[in-house]
Amino acid sequence: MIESFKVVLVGDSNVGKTSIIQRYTKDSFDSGIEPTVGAHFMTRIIDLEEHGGSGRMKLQIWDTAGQEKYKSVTQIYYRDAAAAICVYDVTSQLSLDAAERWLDDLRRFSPPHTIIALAANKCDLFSQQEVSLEMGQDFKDKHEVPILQQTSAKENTGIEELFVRVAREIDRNREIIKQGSGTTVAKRSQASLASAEQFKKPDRTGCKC
Ligand SMILES: Nc1nc2c(ncn2[C@@H]2O[C@H](COP(=O)(O)OP(=O)(O)OP(=O)(O)O)[C@@H](O)[C@H]2O)c(=O)[nH]1
Ligand SMILES: [Mg+2]
Repeated sequence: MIESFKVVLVGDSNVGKTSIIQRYTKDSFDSGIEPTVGAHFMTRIIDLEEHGGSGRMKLQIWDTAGQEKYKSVTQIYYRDAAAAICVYDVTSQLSLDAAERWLDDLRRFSPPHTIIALAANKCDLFSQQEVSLEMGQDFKDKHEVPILQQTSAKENTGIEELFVRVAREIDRNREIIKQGSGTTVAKRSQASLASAEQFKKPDRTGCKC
């Protein structure tokens, strides 16, 4: 049986969470997409042997609503998440500012073993860029996030890489994640944060946009 792991996407409205998931699971892009209401998931099986890992896993990828009015509902989906991808939009400094708050929430409401990644989306809109790659890297380092991936859901850039990098981290920590699945923590203790940090090692491959 293929093991299934929950991956949740968070971030402000309009950053492109739904678009990233649609690109990854259906290889499609819709410029007229509506804001998400509530949350739902899509699945995709990934074969990690092709990427230096061990075997297949099913990713259950949860799309959440970025609009403020749904925020308390969104937190429910952090529970038992193997990984969380916090998305910001490179054309919006405000979305990076908001990412700080999304990360705070993730660290408060997700289990200590949850692997956290950042996606810098809309990297096709280079001329409108407000958040440079360096700014993204500084943010990643400051918040000790192990993965930062430049993406464009529109042009299908970095999307596969994002999920492969996340899945490889899940794969490396399969046992810890399985043992801890179902755990809900209202607040991480310093001890659990410290133990979680030991497997949140920075990926040294850098961004690939
Ligand atoms: N140029 C460009 N536009 C994008 C990209 N990704 C998403 N968009 C557009 O950005 C807008 C918002 O995308 P969504 O995927 O709905 O954003 P969301 O984060 O799911 O928003 P909520 O559901 O409200 O939280 C849409 O008009 C998309 O077509 C991208 O990589 N490049
Ligand atoms: Mg959406």
